Amino acid sequence: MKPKISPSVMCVPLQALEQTLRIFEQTGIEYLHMDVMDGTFVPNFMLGTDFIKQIRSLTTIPLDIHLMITRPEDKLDWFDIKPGEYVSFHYEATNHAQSLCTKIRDKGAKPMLALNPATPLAVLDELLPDLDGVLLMGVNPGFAGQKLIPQTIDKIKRLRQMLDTNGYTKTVIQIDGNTSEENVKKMRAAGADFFVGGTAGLFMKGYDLTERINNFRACICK
Ligand code: S6P
Ligand code: MG
Repeated sequence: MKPKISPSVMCVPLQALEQTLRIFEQTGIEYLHMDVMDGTFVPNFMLGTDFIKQIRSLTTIPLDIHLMITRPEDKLDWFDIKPGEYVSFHYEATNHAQSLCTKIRDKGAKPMLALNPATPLAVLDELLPDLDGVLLMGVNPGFAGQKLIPQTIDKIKRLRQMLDTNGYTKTVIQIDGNTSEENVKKMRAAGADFFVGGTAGLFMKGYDLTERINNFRACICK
């Protein structure tokens, strides 16, 4: 599967938002990663519904919405999900993962199940037919700028094997957290194909964003 990049919009400096969106368009960025945090599931607040609506009005790049909120099934409709968007929600945040996948697919969107670093892959067993992707967290959710939890690389390998042996070759593996140049090469080699770009790989102070994106793509397209 052709690897995709989804820059984390919460890492974009606000004063450069529009200019950054134009760079994303010019460099062929596939999706925009929108982190939603509710202060309960994670110890932080981030990106509200109106902000997300405004992003949609500023660009045609489709969104990849990462819900780090409790009871996402009660709040999905707040987000005016559009066909073709990816929507990820956390296994740890709901008792209704299967029906939420159906609800997302009914909107023409693509459900992804997000797993915290401590959540085992076994929870996917009954859900694979309902998923278009699995989001593996390489850090504990809540903040940018964290170190990669080293066992993530092996977890990607085991997930790739699980998907391939069960015939789910179109299910994407998204990886979120510290996708630095060094880490992203290992993540790609392990079998990830959808990469969230944050402070470690794209938004480093003093670096040219177009160059960073081109370099990031070179690392995942080898
Ligand atoms: C973290 C959030 C992520 C971050 C991203 C930042 O809870 O889900 O999407 O925005 O991980 O990237 P980095 O390179 O600073 O870890
Ligand atoms: Mg995220």
